[in-house]
Amino acid sequence: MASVELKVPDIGDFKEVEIIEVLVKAGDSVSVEQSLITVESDKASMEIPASIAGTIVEMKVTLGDKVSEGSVIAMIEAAARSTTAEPARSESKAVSSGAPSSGSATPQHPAATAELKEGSGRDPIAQGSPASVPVGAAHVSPIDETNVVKPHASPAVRMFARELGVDLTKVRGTGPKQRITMDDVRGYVKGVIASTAAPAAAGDGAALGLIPWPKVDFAKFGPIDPKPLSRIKKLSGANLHRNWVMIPHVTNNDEADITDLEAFRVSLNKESDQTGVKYTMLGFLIKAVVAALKKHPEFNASLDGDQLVYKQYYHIGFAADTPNGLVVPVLKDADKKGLSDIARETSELAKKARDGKLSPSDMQGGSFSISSLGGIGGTHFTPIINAPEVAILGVSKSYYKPVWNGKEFVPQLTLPLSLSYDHRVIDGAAAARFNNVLRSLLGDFRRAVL
Ligand code: CAO
Repeated sequence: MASVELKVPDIGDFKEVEIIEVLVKAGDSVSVEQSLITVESDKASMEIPASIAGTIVEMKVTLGDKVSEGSVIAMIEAAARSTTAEPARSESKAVSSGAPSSGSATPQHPAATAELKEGSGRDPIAQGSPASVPVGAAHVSPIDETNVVKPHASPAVRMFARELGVDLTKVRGTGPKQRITMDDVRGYVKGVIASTAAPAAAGDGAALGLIPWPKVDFAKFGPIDPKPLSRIKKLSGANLHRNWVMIPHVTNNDEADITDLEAFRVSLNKESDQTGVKYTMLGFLIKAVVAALKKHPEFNASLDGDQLVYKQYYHIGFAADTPNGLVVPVLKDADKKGLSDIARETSELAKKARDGKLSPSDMQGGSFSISSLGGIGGTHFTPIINAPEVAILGVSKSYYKPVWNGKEFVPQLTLPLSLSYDHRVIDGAAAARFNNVLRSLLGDFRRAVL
């Protein structure tokens, strides 16, 4: 059976338009009105369907080609009892079934015209010959590009989205010129399902309108050893993810002179050798933070809708590194406790954390958190706020730096501070002032009693 040409019909103002999707390939069986390609002009896109049923023998176009009326799309071997598209009817049918009621980005159009290939010798189709398909302007509706609005998606994708109840304005297109593909719609739906079923698992980015998380077969590049995340990592990961995404974080970095404080701490520890109490830098930090919170109560607050809930208690959480992951035990009523009690209680809570014995109440009720990496290392970092708190103080490893005192350089033991704050609640100036208070207290701890 001889093949015939499927040509681009009269498509109104669409001239030299780019093919952005090729929907069939050689060997495919196509039915009448099945879309063959999608073309796109500056303002709109449209699919061009087949006018006859049959088998595609050869594609004459590829992605990115420019086509106009008369361009040959493909060679088709017509099915024995092929029928041709009846243009007027096919258009109205397409509008009622496939196209959105208004604002379609993809106008409907007549089917690709089929013609005998030049020199093919004989008419292959006795009934419904393509030659009988009206060709030309007579059956072409003008394309109303004024009604065209983004997002870009083909009618098939729009229909698919409508069936699933997907609002295409929320789907990020990954096709050429941000065109939305079937896979984008599928990815969006998967993301929504995953985020509803398990917020922690919404890591593929689709729920945020992001492109999906890359799927890589790491084994292709070398040996691998996959291990499941610990329960704590899964829980803390979900919380950290939500907090990072939902809170507009800003981190204010500063440094405190703790030369005298560290000397004081060391001397206290020497004195307390008999009692066994170990004064820790964390204990002094908690004391200093409570004093700063009293001066800046918005740091000891939580957002609740349009309200800021100021807490009149000072329950200070501190991040504890454990073999199974990060946990945040909470030292209750830190304002009512002396340094030795704070040191003892935080050590007990840290031990419980490492032993996996913290109770839920040990981790509840925090009003501000501290994350100290001082015993480990680093200069500055960006701690993630522990919602619904509005700020967290990160502390890095102290180091000596030379500081000019007006006459000479003297060694100064310097403690790096990283204060992350929720910018919806706290202004940058307030954060700088909060750090000023901390610097002043840590620089001269006598101020803590004022
Ligand atoms: N600079 C320099 N040295 C410091 C320091 C600092 N800022 N803070 C503590 N150190 C020293 C201590 O003096 C101690 O030294 P000695 O043994 O010679 O006395 C040593 O580091 C160990 O201290 P530590 O960190 O074990 O004890 P701590 O009371 O200071 O902290 C705790 C307890 C629970 C905060 C800590 O063990 C911990 O888990 N830190 C990790 C927190 C974390 O993972 N944060 C990241 C979370 S993501 O934001």
